[in-house]
Amino acid sequence: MSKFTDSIKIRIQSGKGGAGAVSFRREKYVARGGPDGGDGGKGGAIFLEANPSYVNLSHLFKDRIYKAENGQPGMGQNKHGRDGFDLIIMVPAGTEVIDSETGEIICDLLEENEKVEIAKGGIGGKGNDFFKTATNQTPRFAQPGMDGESRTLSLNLKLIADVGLVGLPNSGKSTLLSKITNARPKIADYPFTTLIPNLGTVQRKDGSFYKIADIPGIIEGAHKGLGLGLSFLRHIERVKVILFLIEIIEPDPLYNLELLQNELATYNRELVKKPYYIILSKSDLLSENEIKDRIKQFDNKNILPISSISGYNIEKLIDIIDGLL
Ligand SMILES: Nc1nc2c(ncn2[C@@H]2O[C@H](COP(=O)(O)OP(=O)(O)OP(=O)(O)O)[C@@H](O)[C@H]2O)c(=O)[nH]1
Ligand SMILES: [Mg+2]
Repeated sequence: MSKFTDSIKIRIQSGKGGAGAVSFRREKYVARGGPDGGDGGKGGAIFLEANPSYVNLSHLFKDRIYKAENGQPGMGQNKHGRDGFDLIIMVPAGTEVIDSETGEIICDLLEENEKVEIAKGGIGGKGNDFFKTATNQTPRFAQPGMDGESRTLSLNLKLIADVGLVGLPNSGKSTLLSKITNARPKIADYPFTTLIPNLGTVQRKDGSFYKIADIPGIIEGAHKGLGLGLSFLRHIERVKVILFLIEIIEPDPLYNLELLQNELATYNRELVKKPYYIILSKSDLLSENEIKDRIKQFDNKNILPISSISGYNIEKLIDIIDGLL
């Protein structure tokens, strides 16, 4: 399995400004030349940029200090030091950037190619030429460069999807994703087949599209760390609609729905305020009358039996999703 990182702490340090120079002109026949110390260059800044070639944060190294270059010092003959190069750290769109020390959300990179300056480079020091005055023609001092900024950042990727699939392990989430989107996730007849979130795209007839996120299965007690826990629920924090997938052959499908909603609520109450639809999966395993009986158990209009294997009600589901979005 390829490495998948959706949360990482890194440190950053922008470049220090270069020092201003103390220097005096040396010319033939000029006994005492005036000051000619140039200014130091500005330190490099640090940017974060949302880049479409990245799908997660696994290219970054935990706790590493990412540094931008320092500014070069000023030189004689009024030569200014070169500015330090900026450092651009690439992340996938959907990455939220938090200051680890204060907990403040610095920015949320939602758009592809969005670029945010996260630490300014230190200003370069003025050379001694800058300080000459009528009363002090030969200043023997210059400014040091200003320090860059150091910060510790928590980067949290929250996938950008419109629809989230939520269900117990083995309820058929990945199968549905592969049926209606271009994604080809792993599907198997055992729980916790999906270990990392999958994203799929649905193309509409008019050419527009939307994205569906398939996340690992949730079990009762997931909020206490059972199963794969709940941390991957971050990936449905941004969705507009949640589809709860419940196997139609479950002995107690209604309890199953409550269990899922409770787990979501303990993670983040906002998740259960989102519009949702109940999808009874694997309906090919029951007769039409049995299906009707199951639906009756829920006192809920937003419910649809489907089968990803036979294709039963799949077109209807797509229309429903469209309506909800
Ligand atoms: N009969 C029937 N079987 C299905 C249907 N959809 C999925 N399955 C089967 O159910 C099993 C689990 O499917 P997955 O799509 O891997 O389930 P999942 O919800 O993604 O499971 P996790 O990733 O473990 O949470 C597989 O053996 C599928 O072939 C369906 O509509 N009808
Ligand atoms: Mg799966």
